Amino acid sequence: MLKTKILMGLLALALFAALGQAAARAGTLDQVQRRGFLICGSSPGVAGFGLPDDKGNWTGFDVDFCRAVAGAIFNDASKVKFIPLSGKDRFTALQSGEVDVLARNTTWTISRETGQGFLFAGITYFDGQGFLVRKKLNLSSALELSGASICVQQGTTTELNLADFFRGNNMKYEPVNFASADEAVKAYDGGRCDAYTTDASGLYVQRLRLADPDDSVVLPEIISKEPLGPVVRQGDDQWFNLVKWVNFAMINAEELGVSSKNADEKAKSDRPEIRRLLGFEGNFGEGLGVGAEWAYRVVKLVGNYGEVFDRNLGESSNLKIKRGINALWTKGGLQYAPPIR
Ligand SMILES: N[C@@H](CCC(=O)N[C@@H](CS)C(=O)NCC(=O)O)C(=O)O
Repeated sequence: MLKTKILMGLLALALFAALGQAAARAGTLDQVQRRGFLICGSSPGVAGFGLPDDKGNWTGFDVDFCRAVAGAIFNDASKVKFIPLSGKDRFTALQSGEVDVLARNTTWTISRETGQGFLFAGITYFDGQGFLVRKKLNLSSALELSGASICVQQGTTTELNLADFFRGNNMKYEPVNFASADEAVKAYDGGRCDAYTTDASGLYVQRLRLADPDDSVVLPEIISKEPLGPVVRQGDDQWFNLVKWVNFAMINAEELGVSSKNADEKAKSDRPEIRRLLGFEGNFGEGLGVGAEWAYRVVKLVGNYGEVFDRNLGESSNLKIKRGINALWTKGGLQYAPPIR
């Protein structure tokens, strides 16, 4: 009898604790709205993706994604606080609730979802890992890197892929580990390593920061898949959906030819897909908790996917990264968003 009572008590306690935890995780949108701004976990400083200037104004592809989420919620894309996070610290910051969303060159992997309690809300940039080497080494392939010392950043998939690549090809190497990209790049530039490895997008960025960028080349091999995207905590479906559909709205807007420049004009369009995207037919923002014109605000205030890519990474930026596999599916690329209907 007593045993059953104790057991019931313990069960009730466990249930109470579980409910408490779920409540702590849910309601991110509410919290953000009450606080009046979004808190976005960002890169500590990677040009093109996330970088503050000396006045603390942030720019970049990941930064614009967070601005788009803020635009959907507040009709004001400036209502974001950016928290710079290292490769290692980004996950604890998201887990503890220090940030509402993480948009920081982060690769979608199974262990980051099932092991760490996160969900990736889509793929904003299809990337892959590469190597940067000095030209004078006269290498034409990463397969010639046997015995090389390689500068690499800790707490990243980069470290793991590097180990796989060398083990898989029966080659030896000496990893030289750093907590930040800055330190790893400086060490490479100072001659401490034969090669520097990171996501190919990062190689474009970091090469330009070398004392002499023309002294180094990117080798042709891409040794991994790095699908980069925004990350949220598990347990808050509404928030997950909002972050996910902001990305989809930006991709759909590009596909439909709706941009920050013509959004108002397109508001007069008869095309049902455009009317649904901009919130004149149906109210798809309701389920997201942000009102019918959420996607109009995203596109008007921040831009469609193509505009954001072009301004931060593409032709209109210093980096001149080609759309490549990040082109829309209608143009031979992989960027594809489910319909708004
Ligand atoms: N995509 C990989 C690598 C992420 C990563 O840390 N990339 C570098 C690219 S340069 C970066 O953002 N470094 C910024 C820093 O920590 O200083 C991952 O998710 O583990």
